[in-house]
Amino acid sequence: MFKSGFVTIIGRPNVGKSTLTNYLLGEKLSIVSSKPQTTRNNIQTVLTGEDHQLVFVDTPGIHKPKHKLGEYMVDVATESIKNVDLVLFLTTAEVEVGKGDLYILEQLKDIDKPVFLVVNKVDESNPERIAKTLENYGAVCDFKEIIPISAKNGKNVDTLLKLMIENMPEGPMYYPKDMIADVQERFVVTEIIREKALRLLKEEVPHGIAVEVMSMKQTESGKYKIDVNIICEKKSHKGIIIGKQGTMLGKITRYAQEDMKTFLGEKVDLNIWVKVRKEWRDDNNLLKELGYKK
Ligand SMILES: Nc1nc2c(ncn2[C@@H]2O[C@H](COP(=O)(O)OP(=O)(O)OP(=O)(O)O)[C@@H](O)[C@H]2O)c(=O)[nH]1
Ligand SMILES: [Mg+2]
Repeated sequence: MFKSGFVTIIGRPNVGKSTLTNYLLGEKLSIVSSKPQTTRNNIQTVLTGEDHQLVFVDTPGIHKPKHKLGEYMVDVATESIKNVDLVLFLTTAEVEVGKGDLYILEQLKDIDKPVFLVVNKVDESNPERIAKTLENYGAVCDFKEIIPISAKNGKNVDTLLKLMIENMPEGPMYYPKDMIADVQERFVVTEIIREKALRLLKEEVPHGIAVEVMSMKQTESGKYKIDVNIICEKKSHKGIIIGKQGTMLGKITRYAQEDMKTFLGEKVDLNIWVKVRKEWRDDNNLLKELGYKK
């Protein structure tokens, strides 16, 4: 019997949803960073085996939105619950059930599909703490399974995978066998640049940026020529992104170029321009242009 279905991974920002997605896939497709609110769209990845196909939906962290971009992020995450066969509610070993978690669990109350409690980052915790967390969360909601894992080192992820397959309905192959994600090359290009910006720049700056691919061409030799704009909210941010004599932008470009080469399998000539557009995170038209609106 072939089993298949959709699994959404939801939780607060920064709990490790994208790390788990990447681990399950064995590839780096979702961007991961130590800063909350990294993921902005639902990203689908596909895992196909002999007798199963699971489609994972990596969602933006659910949080209290402060601007329209944030509203969009929370919308796509909550929407994702509706169209799946299984929900993974991801949290970390924190003992107390926080307000953010309760808010998400509230949305899960009335759905008629299995919900797993997945407690991540157990490599950072001790057994008593983990046991207490499982108990406290288990009391709040009726979870079908409760699984402690580490998405970073893979601990217990095989058990999680086994339980997910067990809970899938009989179903078709939704995507071709060799397909691993539904995202376009252009999208991955923008996400690679956002990841470098998140890693290299201070807190407030990268949260206010968007990346727009202006052109992406391949020359006859196979080399890619990619032109992108980084859009930021303030003139002062532009200065920070470019850096002294262009050093920061140079770094972002070099690191991004390397990752793009791995992803595209060809050399990449990347050019980045930095543009200021005030309050783009609240500008409906611009959000649409940048792919953050339905
Ligand atoms: N120690 C430890 N760190 C982890 C683990 N999983 C994720 N992390 C770290 O936690 C941080 C956040 O991980 P992400 O995967 O970006 O979290 P996310 O839930 O996708 O975050 P948003 O997209 O912002 O909602 C990163 O620094 C990860 O390296 C884990 O199992 N153990
Ligand atoms: Mg993420």
